[in-house]
Amino acid sequence: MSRLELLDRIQKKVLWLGTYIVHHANSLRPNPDGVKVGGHQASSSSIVSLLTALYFDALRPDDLVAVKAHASPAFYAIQYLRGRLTAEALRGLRAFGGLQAYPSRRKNADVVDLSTGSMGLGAVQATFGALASRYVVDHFGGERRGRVIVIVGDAELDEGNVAEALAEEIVARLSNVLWIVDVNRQSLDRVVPDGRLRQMRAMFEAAGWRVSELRWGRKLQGFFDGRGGERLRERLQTMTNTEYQRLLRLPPGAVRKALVVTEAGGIDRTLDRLLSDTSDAALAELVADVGGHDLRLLVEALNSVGQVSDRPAVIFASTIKGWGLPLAGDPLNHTMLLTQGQIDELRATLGIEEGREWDGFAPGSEEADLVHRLPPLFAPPAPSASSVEIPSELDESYPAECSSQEAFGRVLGALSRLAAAERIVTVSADVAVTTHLAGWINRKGVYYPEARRNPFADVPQAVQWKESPAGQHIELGIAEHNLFLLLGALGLSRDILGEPLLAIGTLYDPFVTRGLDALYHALYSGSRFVVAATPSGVTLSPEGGAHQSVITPGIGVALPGIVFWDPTFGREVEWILLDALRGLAEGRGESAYLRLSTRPIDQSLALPPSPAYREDVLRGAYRLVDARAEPGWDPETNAVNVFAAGVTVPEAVAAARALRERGILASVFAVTSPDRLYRGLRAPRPYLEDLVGAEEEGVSVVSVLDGHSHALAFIGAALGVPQQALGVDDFGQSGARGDLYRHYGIDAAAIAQAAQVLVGGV
Ligand SMILES: Cc1ncc(C[n+]2csc(CCOP(=O)(O)OP(=O)(O)O)c2C)c(N)n1
Ligand SMILES: [Mg+2]
Repeated sequence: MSRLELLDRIQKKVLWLGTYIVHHANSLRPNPDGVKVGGHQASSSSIVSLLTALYFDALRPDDLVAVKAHASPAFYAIQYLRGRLTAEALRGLRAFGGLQAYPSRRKNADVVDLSTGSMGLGAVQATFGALASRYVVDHFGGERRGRVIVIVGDAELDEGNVAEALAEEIVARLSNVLWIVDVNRQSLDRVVPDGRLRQMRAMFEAAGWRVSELRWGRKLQGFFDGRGGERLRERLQTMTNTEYQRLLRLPPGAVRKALVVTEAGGIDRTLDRLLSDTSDAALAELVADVGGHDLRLLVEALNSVGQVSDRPAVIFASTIKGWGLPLAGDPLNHTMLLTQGQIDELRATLGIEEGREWDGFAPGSEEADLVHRLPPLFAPPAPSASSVEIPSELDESYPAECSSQEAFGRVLGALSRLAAAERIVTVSADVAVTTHLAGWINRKGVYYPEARRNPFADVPQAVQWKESPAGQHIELGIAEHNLFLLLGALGLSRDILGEPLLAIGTLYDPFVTRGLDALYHALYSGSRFVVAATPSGVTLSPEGGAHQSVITPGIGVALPGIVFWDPTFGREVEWILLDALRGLAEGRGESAYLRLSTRPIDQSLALPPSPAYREDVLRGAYRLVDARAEPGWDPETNAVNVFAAGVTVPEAVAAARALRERGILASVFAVTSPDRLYRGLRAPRPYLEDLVGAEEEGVSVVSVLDGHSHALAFIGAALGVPQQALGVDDFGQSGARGDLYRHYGIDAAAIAQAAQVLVGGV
């Protein structure tokens, strides 16, 4: 049997299993809820040929693949046929603890190289993965890595973050990237608008990619090349997407008429004559002969692209959604499932014996033999032995008045003098200097795959923009999706490439929401990184309105996979950042989100550095002002506990002073991480209970932060005491800091007032 005949037999098996897995999950497996389980038979079949060509011919051991999310059943079928999943695993599609609906590295890391799901995000993070691997080779040597192959749906390209990534200059330098677009002309509930393919091609071309297309199969191309065949090509290529989809749905006998009847109702005689020798059945088959199901074309294309190239490549492969299934081409087939009758028919057509539905390739068969001879699929190397030593503190001092943002810059500056700094890579979306990375960049340079001349080299500049493959900062354009997806890719370097990278991204805190779903995807994909979001809150006073981040503390607390920090003092920033970096280096723990500020903070308010202080900072809170020892302190009459985060800590300290004058004795707790404190409530003995002494039972709580009040509103309930939760629960606005703190009720006076209300002495 020829290789192509063999691949054809294999793709039929993939089509069968991919379809049957979904059928089993929906109709055969016990279903206690009676709710449709789902799974995408049409989207899977659309790339059955492509996946077959890839996984049974073109893939090399160091190629990484991001598979179109809705084709996961076909992908799992292939993993089974390649011996990487059991039939039992296939029967667990979408079941608890089983194979995920969409390829998930976090949940099914044995078979999934790169997570996909939310349209556009997985594809772009995978593409930035190629940048990460280039970066690793440029910094730590070793072989050029394999290709990153990204399969996307045609409608997936509607997601704006794809365009944002294509626009990024550095992406056009990634020669080891291959995208394959599954052009089935269908989206979810709609047919892709005409002209979209042309726009998309133009977009990739404009971005500097090598663009090719597999539009028609060889059979149809042969027909076009025959005498007069051009006429049919013209007819097929000028028809609308809906008209073509309709053609696929017509019974064979009606296809000819649909082709030759003109818009005016006449007959295109030339075309009619051209088709006269072709039977109805052959004609129906002919018009459906698209390039994305032609195995030879696919194999040739996949093997030729990405060999020797200086830029990324994209193949637009025309396919049929529902290929080989009775729902082929139906514009509503995205969520359709085959009936039992249709499954029985498909089984017969594909030559699957009843009772042998889950069989793989028979031992000794040519298929099994082929699989045996194929090179292995990608397996991540063990993390490199070179250990990265991150100290737990630095020999750094902070000015008497220092903002947490400035402290961040200083910590990086101090780190840059250590050997471990070689593993650090910083990323910013056009705000590197304004987020205090200038010192770091001056010392470490900017990364670009080729060295570029610094046009300002002979002109005095506060920041030296030296671009070279040795640089350690990557500056992106203003697209926070790109920022988080690149961080996501860099932060997977240890797990995927075996080389730890300590990735730190900076952006303005108000724009965390701008990239939030990318951040969510990056975290879900299993990546670990640090985000320094600065400045933040209404403390960013003159900037006003939507330039002030109000809801980010709530987001920080809610996001899984990342610890949210809101530190006050320079030393705290240092300890938190170092601890986070150590976690990244060791491949443990979670990502870190440091919400920082430009408000100068009097560092003399801080406790003297000590191991206990550091430990408490990392646990999420500590007692800064202890009122318990003050004469006359009485939990029942005059005591109050103030919990303050970040920039509001000095306000709380001032409030405590003012309250003392009025006979109210306030302890102040600085909350370095509302997130840690909140999550700690689930511990057998919550840290909060250690923090607040038994003698303080019943003492009311005032909480305050420069952000929505609910981020600390749990404390009173957790302690079983009344609470006044202060914070910013509205949009920001312009003004001086004092005006805004007063207006939103987060200044010392508001804290004191809240305390007084609780103690009962209004
Ligand atoms: C961000 C996001 N929005 C919406 C969806 C819901 N959705 C799932 S598939 C789909 C259409 C996908 O069309 P296409 O990319 O062409 O894939 P295919 O036709 O191969 O199924 C949509 C809108 C999603 N998964 N992600
Ligand atoms: Mg589509």
